[in-house]
Amino acid sequence: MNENIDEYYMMEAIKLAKKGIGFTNPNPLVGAIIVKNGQVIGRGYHKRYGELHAEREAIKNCIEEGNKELMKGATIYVTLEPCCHRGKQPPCTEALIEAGFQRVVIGSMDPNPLVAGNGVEILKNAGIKVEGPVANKDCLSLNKIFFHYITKKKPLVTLKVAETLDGKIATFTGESKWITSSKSREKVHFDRHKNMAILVGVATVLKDDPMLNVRLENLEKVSNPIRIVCDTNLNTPIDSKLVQTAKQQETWIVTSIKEEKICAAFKELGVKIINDSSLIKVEKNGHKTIDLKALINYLGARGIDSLIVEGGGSINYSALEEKIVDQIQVYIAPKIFGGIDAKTAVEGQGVKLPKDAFIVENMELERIGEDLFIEGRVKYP
Ligand code: AOF
Ligand code: ZN
Repeated sequence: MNENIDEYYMMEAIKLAKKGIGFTNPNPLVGAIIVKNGQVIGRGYHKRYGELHAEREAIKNCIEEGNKELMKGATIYVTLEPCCHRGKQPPCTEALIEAGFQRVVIGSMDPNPLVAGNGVEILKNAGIKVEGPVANKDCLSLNKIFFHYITKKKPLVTLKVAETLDGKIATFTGESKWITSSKSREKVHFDRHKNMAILVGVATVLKDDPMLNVRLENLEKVSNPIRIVCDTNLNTPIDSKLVQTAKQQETWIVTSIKEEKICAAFKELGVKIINDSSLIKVEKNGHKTIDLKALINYLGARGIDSLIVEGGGSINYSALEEKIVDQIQVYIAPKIFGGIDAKTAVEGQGVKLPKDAFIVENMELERIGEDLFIEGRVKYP
């Protein structure tokens, strides 16, 4: 019975944590609930990067509700192990000890090397009963991005594809609006809100002139991803939507072009030009390309914890070939386009033999409206 109660409150704390989606990156999503004698007396979640942690938000809420004294001997449910280091915020362990909790129930451990079990240890040493992990699977999936980033220092890279049943991402005339249903597109936009950055190749900019922003009606505030264009020769048109809106939504162009005169026009419009030589690969024939592996490390070092690769076929193949893709998300619409010239999701050279294929593991399948949605992790040969 007790276990079910703990699980119930942890699931409630997860719901609270999810309110922070899009705003806490590269920090985790965390929710906390304070319970005394079967009554919830305080709740909180981590609202925004750098601001109060969930535990202190819940304590603050508890005090504001006039329940300060009740905290003594209460239980606090936290989806992530409380921190014990001084970062942008003071250690949560100190706040929990000071408030006088009798019991702390956690949903997942914090792999952040600055915490990693030390939070639990400090609480236990202070005589607090620490229990859990409770609802661990849900707490782990809540922070898939954070757990990846904090251990690897690289963004979690998702390759996202919307295609027909016969694997086409456009008709032979190049039309692609729209393949999937509005319900699927809603999820795509929510994922853009959740992820810190979105990557396309210049071919997609030239062909589609996309906005790559978040268009969601049911959210009050959204967090638009940083738009990153791989554009070796700086062919992005100055009058493209990405460039023209760069002051409203961050736009980075990764290029080999260094001439200040050419770059200046983009910079004036708010575009960040990244022309670091370490991000350029020169092939045997002298052909220059963006080194995606180096780019991923570059982004990780700059606090980017999550990246969606959103086409086209050429960059999608390069991303797989350079082994930067961690997971793949495919939306399949119940339609068939046909056409030998109609584009497919992954182009490039392709693998030589079936045994050389990129393998997708732990595939999960979901139905979104009429479409199928598949998510899985990419395993490399
Ligand atoms: C959060 N929110 O609710 C919890 C976090 O720089 P700081 O002080 O904000 O510390 C960030 C680290 O604190 C983060 O990487 C994680 O290990 C831990 N817990 N962080 O942003 C929270 N509980
Ligand atoms: Zn904390």
